Amino acid sequence: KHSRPNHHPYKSGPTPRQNPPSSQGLSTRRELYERDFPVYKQPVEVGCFSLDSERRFFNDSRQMRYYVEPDRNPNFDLRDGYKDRFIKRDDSVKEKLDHILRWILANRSKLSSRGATASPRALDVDIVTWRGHLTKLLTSPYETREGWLLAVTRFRGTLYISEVETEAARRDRENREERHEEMMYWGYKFEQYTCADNTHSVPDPGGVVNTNEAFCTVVQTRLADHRLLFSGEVDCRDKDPNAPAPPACYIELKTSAEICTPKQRSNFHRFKLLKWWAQSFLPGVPRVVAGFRDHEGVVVTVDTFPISKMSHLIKNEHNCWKPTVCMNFCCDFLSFVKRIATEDNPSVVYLFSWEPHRDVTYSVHRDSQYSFLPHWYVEKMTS
Ligand code: 0WD
Ligand code: CA
Repeated sequence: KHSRPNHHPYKSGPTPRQNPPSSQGLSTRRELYERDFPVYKQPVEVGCFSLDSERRFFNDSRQMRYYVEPDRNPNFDLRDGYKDRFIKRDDSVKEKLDHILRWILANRSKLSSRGATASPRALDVDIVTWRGHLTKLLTSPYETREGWLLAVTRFRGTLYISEVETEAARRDRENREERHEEMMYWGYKFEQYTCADNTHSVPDPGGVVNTNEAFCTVVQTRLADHRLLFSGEVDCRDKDPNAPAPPACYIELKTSAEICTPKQRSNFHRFKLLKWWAQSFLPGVPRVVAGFRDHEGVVVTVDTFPISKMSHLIKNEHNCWKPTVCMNFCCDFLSFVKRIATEDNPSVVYLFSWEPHRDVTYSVHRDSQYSFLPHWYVEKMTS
């Protein structure tokens, strides 16, 4: 084939096609997903919510922050405050889809179909999940290290997808080295250096970093015939009042090791840009602002990466990732899930599991430890 696939954001390729389903699993082999880019509609923000310093939910944008462009060579010290001005979210607490479900209950009228008549569905969407779970799906054809477990429940016609921590991920979390623990703080510290609480103020690097706080967007879109509703955490927005409407005004902040050699540049393009692209492309966040830091955690340069240019940046890399492979795999995975997860029952979980170099497989669990739709949600959605 000589025609280049269309990688322009949110434009559709023609004729959806699918891989023939294998008898049990779904393959993640790249070659199977090299076809036209699937329809991916421009994501629309349908709402947002905030989590405060104690992880309490608010159906509003109180935790929104505003980007203040730093100096190109700012010398931010990311280690500052790690010992004495850092409150870390307890990551052993698994919140599953709870915050999204709270948002859905508070905004049902925006989502539900045509009154009480006809349709057995409560929501007008096929899939409800976190953006981060979809990111993992997009990158699976290129992932060689970490597998995943995704729990799926069909309830009133909608599929809810919630991650389950793998044994390997739990071991890694419980055995993190002190150096790694501190490096996880650096990303949040960079946010503090570049974000203000309102449009008239400036960042406060002397304040406390509290990772319980979050601002999340809720977007609706469609991937081929899958109507998606998902939420993702947004770092900040353009503070210009004339900036485009969300999600186009949002900015994703990242830190990354400074690039000193051609080998490091190549690895950055092949691995890091893939993750950055997948995460921000999904909700329609148009740019990533990256702080490149040295080994001592000092940001030496800041650079902006438009999402729309990432797939061009990588074209010189041999055997590099392709957006179309990511999107087609995600699309086929969702079709696979629809075909398997047929029993509409809030206490049934279809557990999809994947390890690199293997096919996606699944198992079925009734009233098990894996059930994740809370009673308060099921009751309110049934009445
Ligand atoms: O299993 C998970 N990943 C769960 C995530 C389970 C339950 C809840 N969450 C939620 C939290 O409520 C959080 O607010 O994750 C939200 C973020 O969701 P997302 O946007 O779908 O996640 P993702 O795209 O993976 O991460 C976005 C940011 C990260 O920033 P970087 O620049 O490192 O990608 O959210 C943060 C992190 O700052 N983050 C998390 N925050 C809380 N809990 C989590 C997490 N499990 N994972 C990433
Ligand atoms: Ca970030």
